[in-house]
Amino acid sequence: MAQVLPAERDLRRVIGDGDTVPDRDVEGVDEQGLLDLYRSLVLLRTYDERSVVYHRQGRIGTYAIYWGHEAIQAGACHALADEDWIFPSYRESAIGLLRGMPPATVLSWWRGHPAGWWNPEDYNLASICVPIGTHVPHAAGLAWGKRLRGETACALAFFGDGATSEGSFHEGANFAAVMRAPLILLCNNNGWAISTPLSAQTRAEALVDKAAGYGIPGTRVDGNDVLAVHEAVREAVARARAGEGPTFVEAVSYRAAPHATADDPTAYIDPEKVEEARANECLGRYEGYLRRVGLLDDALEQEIKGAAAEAMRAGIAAAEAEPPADVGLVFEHALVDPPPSFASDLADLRRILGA
Ligand SMILES: Cc1ncc(C[n+]2csc(CCOP(=O)(O)OP(=O)(O)O)c2C)c(N)n1
Ligand SMILES: [Mg+2]
Repeated sequence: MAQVLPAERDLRRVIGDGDTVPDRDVEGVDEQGLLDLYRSLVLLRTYDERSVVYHRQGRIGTYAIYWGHEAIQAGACHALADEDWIFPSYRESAIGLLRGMPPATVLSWWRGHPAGWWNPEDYNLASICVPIGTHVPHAAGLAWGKRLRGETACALAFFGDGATSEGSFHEGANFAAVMRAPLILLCNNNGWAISTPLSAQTRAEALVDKAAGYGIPGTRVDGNDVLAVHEAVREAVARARAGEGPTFVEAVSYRAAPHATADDPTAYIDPEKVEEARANECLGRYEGYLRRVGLLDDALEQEIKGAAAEAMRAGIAAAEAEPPADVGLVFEHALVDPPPSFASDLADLRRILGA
């Protein structure tokens, strides 16, 4: 009988504080890899900050801010090979940028334009999942399929702390464990599910403890430390490829921004906690690390940030240049055998909109 060991509960860290806590060595990432991670963090941060501005300007719709969670996204994504599949939630809406997706595509998604949808096989990236946790069984199924076909690829599902209370999370995790599916279950524990705090979500001391219930290994990392996330996910990927099944990774962070642009967290979050989280945010910490190891200076930082800002300027221009979608799309893909009322409803809509 397999013995289930307790999950690794101490927060794993690589990046120190530049003072009393030293940086730890991380194996298997060369200088180029360290800078590639930085470019990805900057691109994600720039996308996020510009999106909040675009929302305020009325150029995109409601937007789920991920400010401060870039280390979880980039650290994990860089641990995967291109053949591996990513299943994002709305919190990782821009993860496709790290797989070469144009910013205009993601911006179009938030504009509700069909140009914002892609063929998942083009990027090995599933659709952005808005229902909480429903993509976890999809990811488990895809991973199991890869195993059945004898392929080496694995899948990674991103989800939040709130998702661990959902049935589909349990079903997906258990199924993957039983079938030894090559899956990484990556929980961004940011402490909140909109206004519901973690303390109202679970009686578990740490979310990573849930791993034992599925008989799989679990590890808990500092979600503001891109190198710690990267290291933990790399290990999980190695297990998956070796046929050892899924791993649960709890990345501990804190939601330092509103849940989405439609939320007012001052009604429920202690502003001091938010300030603390903002002071400990992942991009600044990584910049400190890169400067300490001599890989980053002002000129390079400006060059990388300038390129990301330019990519966003071009992205919003391209998204706004998309011709408006035909309103018929609202009905076209809803049902195989549409009822007759669809035709008259669409005719009414065309008349009202003059489209
Ligand atoms: C099945 C389902 N129930 C409820 C919602 C409404 N909802 C949207 S976001 C959210 C909170 C999710 O919190 P968490 O899983 O911690 O992810 P986070 O937003 O913190 O990234 C809820 C309940 C939903 N989208 N789907
Ligand atoms: Mg959460």
